[in-house]
Amino acid sequence: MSKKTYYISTPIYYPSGKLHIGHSYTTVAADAVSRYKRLKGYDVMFLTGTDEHGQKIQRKAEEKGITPKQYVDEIVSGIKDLWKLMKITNDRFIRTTDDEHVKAVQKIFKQLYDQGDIYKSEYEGWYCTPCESFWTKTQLVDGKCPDCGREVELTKEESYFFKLSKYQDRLIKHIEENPEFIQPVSRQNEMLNNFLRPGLEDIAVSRTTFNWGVPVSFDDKHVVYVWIDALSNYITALGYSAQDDALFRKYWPADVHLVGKEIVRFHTIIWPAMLMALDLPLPKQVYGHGWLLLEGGKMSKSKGNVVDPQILVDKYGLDAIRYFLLREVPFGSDGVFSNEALINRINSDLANDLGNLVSRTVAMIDKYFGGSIPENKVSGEFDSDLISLVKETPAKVEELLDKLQFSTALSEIWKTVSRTNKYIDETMPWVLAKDEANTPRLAQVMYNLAETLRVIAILIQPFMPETPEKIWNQLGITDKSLVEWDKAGEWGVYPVGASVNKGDVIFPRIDLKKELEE
Ligand code: ME8
Repeated sequence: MSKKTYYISTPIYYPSGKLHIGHSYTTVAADAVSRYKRLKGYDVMFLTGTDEHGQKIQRKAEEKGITPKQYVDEIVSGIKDLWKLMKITNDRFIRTTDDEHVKAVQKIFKQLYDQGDIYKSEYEGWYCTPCESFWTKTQLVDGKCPDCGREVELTKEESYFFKLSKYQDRLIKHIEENPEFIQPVSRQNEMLNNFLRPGLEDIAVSRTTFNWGVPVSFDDKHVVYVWIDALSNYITALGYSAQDDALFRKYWPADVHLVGKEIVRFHTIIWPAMLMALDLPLPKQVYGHGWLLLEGGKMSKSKGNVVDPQILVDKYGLDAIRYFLLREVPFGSDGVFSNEALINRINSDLANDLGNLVSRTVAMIDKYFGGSIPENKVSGEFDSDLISLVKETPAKVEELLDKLQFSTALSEIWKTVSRTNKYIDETMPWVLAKDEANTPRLAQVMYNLAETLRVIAILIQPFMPETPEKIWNQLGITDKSLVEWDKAGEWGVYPVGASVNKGDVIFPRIDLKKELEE
């Protein structure tokens, strides 16, 4: 039987400059889901990429005196390095300058034109260059761009239009009948009340004032305006309309498009309307997560550096950064990113709670039993409480991950970490060790600790690519079948005779005061 498929995407980012921690946020989240689904046995397609056309990039390239393609090539290569550094497991990377994408966009545009969903007219509107968005007068806020608050220019030009208004009723119906389509639910109401119910206008989908874009195949004065070009990536990346469209047939419709909340509108109105016009199924879900905001002022002298994901990873380690991004803020909400919050999380959850638990467990097994837990064990007080918590955690984590609730999924795992640390205080191994008659009990306590850590390391795999292996190594687990995802729900798997290896501290403590002074 063929495996169940799962298709997840991030937005394709503008390679107009270096990416920052906000872009890493979406990508790390998509990566965690992809890893989780693969561990669950799904055949996953995880897509990310870059949105390379438009006036802004053309202008940046001109400023540097190079061609737009040269400009984006350099930035895209840096983006690919960043994803490698962050151990992002995307299956494909689409660039809107890819030949196949360009051809597919031209075909889509032509088809929509031929069937009357795109028509030629004249556009007059206020254009925000940084956002590459046209606005009507009523949409402006204090005469400025409603998205970014910057100046807009009054522009008039011949343009092709997409008949968005035609799809309004079908869109409303789809959203009302499919409550999972837009998540979190607050964004669903926003789309319905602020955009769909007041009425949709047709949108301009070509430009003549710059040429860094996909040329309209039948009217080369025009280039395809950015959203038609960009949104199509989710199907062109799979070979839609190409000779070999096997991936498209296998993976479409997408299970989820992960996007920041500012582009939910494009993904839940323009994109589904385009798909309706193309007579294609709609993605099952668009999830609009919140923003990472920066605390003004006193973060550090080198504020620019603080939000550079590469610098953070080099400084604090990949797993610590990934953990922080997914743990600190509930996925749908906004949250403030600060160095202090990051360091506090690393110190409390990773160094103190998990890191210590691993070091103490391994050190005690080493000290009391020469590295290997004996077979003769005796159960006792406190065991059942710990064991039942460990046994019920995997199902909870799965349920939360299925809903993209990363932060609560991690907090469930960390409840087990805390409970296990408490178990050490309750059972007091150092007291048991004083009397040889207690050796079988001490062996059981050590076993329960090792077994719990085996499970915890399985469960953190989607979030942290490096730490699980380190934990299993220290516990002396070499047989990978013992740490398969489904083995998290089984108790008593830690192998008799395994020999622990005292290793490096997995999460060193960071001196908060010193770091913030730097
Ligand atoms: O919008 N907090 O590209 P973009 C959280 N090319 N997420 C953030 C963030 C922050 N502070 N800053 C950026 C585009 N992001 C279009 C997309 S898709 C067909 C075309 C993330 O480079 C978040 O996912 O401006 C947001 O939606 C995306 O980066 C915007 O990236």
